[in-house]
Amino acid sequence: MSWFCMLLLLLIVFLVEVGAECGHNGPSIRFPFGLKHDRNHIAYHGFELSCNDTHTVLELPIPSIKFFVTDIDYKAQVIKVYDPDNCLLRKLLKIRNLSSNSPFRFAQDNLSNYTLFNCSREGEGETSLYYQSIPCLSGPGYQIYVAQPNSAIDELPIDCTKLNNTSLLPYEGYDIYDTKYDHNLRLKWLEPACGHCEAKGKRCRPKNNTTMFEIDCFHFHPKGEKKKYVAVGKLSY
Ligand SMILES: *[C@@H]1O[C@H](CO)[C@@H](O)[C@H](O)[C@H]1NC(C)=O
Ligand SMILES: *[C@@H]1O[C@H](CO)[C@@H](O)[C@H](O)[C@H]1NC(C)=O
Ligand SMILES: *[C@@H]1O[C@H](CO)[C@@H](O)[C@H](O)[C@H]1NC(C)=O
Ligand SMILES: *[C@@H]1O[C@H](CO)[C@@H](O)[C@H](O)[C@H]1NC(C)=O
Ligand SMILES: *[C@@H]1O[C@H](CO)[C@@H](O)[C@H](O)[C@H]1NC(C)=O
Ligand SMILES: *[C@@H]1O[C@H](CO)[C@@H](O)[C@H](O)[C@H]1NC(C)=O
Ligand SMILES: *[C@@H]1O[C@H](CO)[C@@H](O)[C@H](O)[C@H]1NC(C)=O
Ligand SMILES: *[C@@H]1O[C@H](CO)[C@@H](O)[C@H](O)[C@H]1NC(C)=O
Ligand SMILES: CC(=O)N[C@H]1CO[C@H](CO)[C@@H](O)[C@@H]1O
Repeated sequence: MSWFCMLLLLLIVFLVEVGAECGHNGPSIRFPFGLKHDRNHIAYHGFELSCNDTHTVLELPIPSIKFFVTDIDYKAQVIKVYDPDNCLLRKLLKIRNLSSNSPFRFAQDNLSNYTLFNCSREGEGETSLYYQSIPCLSGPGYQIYVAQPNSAIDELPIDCTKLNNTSLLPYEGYDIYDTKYDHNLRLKWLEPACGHCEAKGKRCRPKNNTTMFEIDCFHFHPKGEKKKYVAVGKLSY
């Protein structure tokens, strides 16, 4: 094998194994995730990420909703996101059916029907076990509250009307949709199932780079020239 071929293969191995990231502290981006417009890090369908400055962006399609990614747990197959606009609930309300057009599900299995109420401005900022005001959904003269599943209107502070809107959202306790919990949205994916592979310290890649239906679990050697040569041997058969 010529030195040129050797170098080329080393470069390929390097790109496959190293993955990408947005900024120095961003989560490592590797299969099934990939970067839009980056042919070296091709994503599984629905797993395209992009960089906004140093932030890693996950975009859910139809309607387009953008989250910033804080962490990707490749073993648990969970991605942790938050809303850069600090109004997580507004984004969640737009998602009619997460599973119909995205590979992601709420990581939390216990979903509940949350209800929104539109209340007069008095009693502003009041919260209780049953309801939580959502300042980012409220406007001049009115305050939007999110109420616990099955809450009755008479549990709310004052003068409220129930909005014709219930949403199946992860049940995480009454105050989860306060903005200070915005870092808490966790989404999981089931396919491609690379978690078992990652748990063994290996890495996942598509068997066939045109279809990506099948995945291949391969040995991953994080550091060391010598070990990289082992990987080269594997790739070049
Ligand atoms: C980057 O994110 C910020 C904050 O959400 C947003 O205002 C801006 O438009 C984004 N830039 C691009 C190019 O998407
Ligand atoms: C959501 O979409 C999935 C896939 O299209 C479908 O199987 C499921 O029934 C839908 N759920 C609801 C509540 O519409
Ligand atoms: C699931 O959510 C309901 C509220 O809808 C709550 O009463 C119940 O305790 C939750 N279950 C678990 C296991 O968290
Ligand atoms: C949520 O509400 C919808 C429509 O009212 C109902 O069909 C569904 O069973 C409810 N789901 C839960 C978990 O309460
Ligand atoms: C809430 O009620 C106020 C006054 O009745 C109204 O102006 C406002 O549009 C309502 N907001 C929503 C989101 O329904
Ligand atoms: C509530 O929404 C449903 C469908 O989204 C609609 O069929 C129904 O007429 C609405 N009810 C009211 C009171 O607006
Ligand atoms: C990749 O998939 C395409 C389309 O299914 C098929 O034609 C091709 O033979 C596959 N290549 C390999 C190497 O399996
Ligand atoms: C992957 O794609 C490259 C370039 O498109 C092609 O040369 C190679 O044969 C493909 N490999 C497989 C396993 O399909
Ligand atoms: C009656 C009502 O408030 N409907 C709203 C339900 O939620 C969707 C998505 O946020 C809004 O577009 C509707 O206006």
